[in-house]
Amino acid sequence: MEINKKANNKVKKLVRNEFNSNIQTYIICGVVLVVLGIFSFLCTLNISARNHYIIYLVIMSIASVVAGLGILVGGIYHSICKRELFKKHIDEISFGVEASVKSALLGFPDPIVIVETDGTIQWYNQEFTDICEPDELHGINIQEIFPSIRIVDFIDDDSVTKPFSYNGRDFMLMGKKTRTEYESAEYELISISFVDISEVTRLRNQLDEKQTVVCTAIIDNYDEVLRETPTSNHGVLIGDVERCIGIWVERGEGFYRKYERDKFIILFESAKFDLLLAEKFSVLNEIKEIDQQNKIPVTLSIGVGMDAEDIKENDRMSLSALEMALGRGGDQAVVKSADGYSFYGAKSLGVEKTTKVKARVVAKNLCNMIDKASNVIIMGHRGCDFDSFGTSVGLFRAVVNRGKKANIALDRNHNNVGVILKEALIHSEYNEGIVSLDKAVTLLGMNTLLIVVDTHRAGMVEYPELLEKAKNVVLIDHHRRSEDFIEDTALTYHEPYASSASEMVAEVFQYMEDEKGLSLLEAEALYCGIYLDTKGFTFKTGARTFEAAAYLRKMGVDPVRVHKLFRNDISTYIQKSNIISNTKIYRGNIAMAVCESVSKNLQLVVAQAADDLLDISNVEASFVLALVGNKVIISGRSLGGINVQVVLEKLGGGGHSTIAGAQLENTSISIAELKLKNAIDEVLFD
Ligand SMILES: [Mn+2]
Repeated sequence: MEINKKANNKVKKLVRNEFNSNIQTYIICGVVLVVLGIFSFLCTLNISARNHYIIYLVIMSIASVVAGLGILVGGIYHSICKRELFKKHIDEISFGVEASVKSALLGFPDPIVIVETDGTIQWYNQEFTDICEPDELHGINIQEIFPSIRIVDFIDDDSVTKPFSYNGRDFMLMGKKTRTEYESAEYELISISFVDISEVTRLRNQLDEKQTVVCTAIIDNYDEVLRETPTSNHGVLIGDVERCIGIWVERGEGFYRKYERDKFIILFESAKFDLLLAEKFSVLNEIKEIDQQNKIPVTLSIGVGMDAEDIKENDRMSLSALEMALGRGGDQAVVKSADGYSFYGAKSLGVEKTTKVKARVVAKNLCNMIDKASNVIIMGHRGCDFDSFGTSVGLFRAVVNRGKKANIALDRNHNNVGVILKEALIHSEYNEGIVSLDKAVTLLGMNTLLIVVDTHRAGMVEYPELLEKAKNVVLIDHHRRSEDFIEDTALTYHEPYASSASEMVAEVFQYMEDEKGLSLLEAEALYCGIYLDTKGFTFKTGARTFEAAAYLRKMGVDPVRVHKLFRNDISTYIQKSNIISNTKIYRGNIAMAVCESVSKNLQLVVAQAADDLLDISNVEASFVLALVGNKVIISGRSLGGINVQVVLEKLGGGGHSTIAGAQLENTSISIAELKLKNAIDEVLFD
């Protein structure tokens, strides 16, 4: 209303100015005529020559005065009359507009409230009382009625929309701030209209609930299980697997189709699938309980794609989730949605694949790529260990044997392979071949092949800059898949079932049709890699591990000499014993030890201490925490029953189900210990 009045006044002022200038014109014209008339009359009196023309002059003078007076009086009168008429007309129009705005506001179908900038209610319409208690609301603060409305939100901007829910209804709040004058003071008022969008929200939710969730499931170990099951039971075993999946799918009111012999495509409606998410893929455990005299349990991996724009995208996401599940060792479900990946299950160990087809295919491809490349650079992970080093020198030999120039990108000053590296550097080809970042960058050309080994995380490699610059990348790794997997590789050989990267390379090497073979140093380095990652052929050791070791033994590796490489000096041994002496047992079968002294090879001591804690009877898993600067490093080990990877992933770490680690920045050891205990409780006892 105020604005309207203001506009009216403005129009009136304009009209007034217009009419005033009209009156001024009339006055000037009138006065000029009167003065001219009087002047000419006076002139006639003084004219001496009196003739009969003088009479005309007198008549004209009088006429001029009369006309001047007429214009003066008539013009002003006419203008004033017209002005009043116009004013009346404008008043009539503005009254009409004001009345119709008023009635429109009063009859507005949505609730409207006008408040002051502190939230005090000034005015509201009938509909507004429908959404709150119909009491007298004038002068009450709107934030008392609706605590979730923040009036500040509407002050900062002139025009604001905000979602708002009350009493089961959904609204879109449209706030508009206006300034107004009253008795020459300025006021700010905010009008808020409540547009009811409950129906839109309901329809949108309905649409979301009906979205299709795409699952792709695969039996991890179809061949292995059937081989370990009496032939007469094959039929019932497969029947049981399908029934198990069928019952699970039925619980989510979805449907499935089997394709190939061990794969399933399953579709659900989003709302129903939430129930299955809530029970955390119990089908993973149900399927493992199938007993048709199979010596190893059937395990299932499921990849789920949901929340995408369309079903095609969901399908694509389901396949990449499945790849992630398999990359982490299978026997788990991975859900990929707009929020990223989430993981379910995976409490058992991965099962070794007995087929070597993949190793043979990889060997062939790798040979082709080496032959096509101008030169090859091999790079392991930061803080190079025996596995990373063994893999690097093994591949170094393979490349050199094919007549190509090879280099290993490695920091000679920061690694954990001191003794064996010193031996390698005695040979001139390694002394020249092992290069630091500066040199490696100059060697990197358009056709250079970069082989990344023993890690698949871009942030973990020895020199991330080198990886960024490289055009052709091959990836060889055995770690369970984590999220920052190096993408866009020309070839990826990722085998989470393998004990070590050294085992994988020893295998690939045998398929490379290499007559020159490995030198003793390289065979020993590869053997050391396997020895390290399996803790002396104990953990994660499959039949293929021994086959690779047998090949290396044939090359002349002396196991006693290797064992000697793994012995500790006296100070390390004492430090390790100190850590172990602090051990406490948590929840009956988890050994936890804390180390607060700082030493130069602390990381190594911590890892070894965690290994040794598994030698205590009844202990299933061990964790050692150590303070380094302002961060706490945690090393986790397991015999297989407890998945330490899943525990330490909760703290931002990663690794394998039996060997994992984590680093907590800016924290104390006691807080880290508390967080670790929470993570253990969450994973094992929920
Ligand atoms: Mn390794």
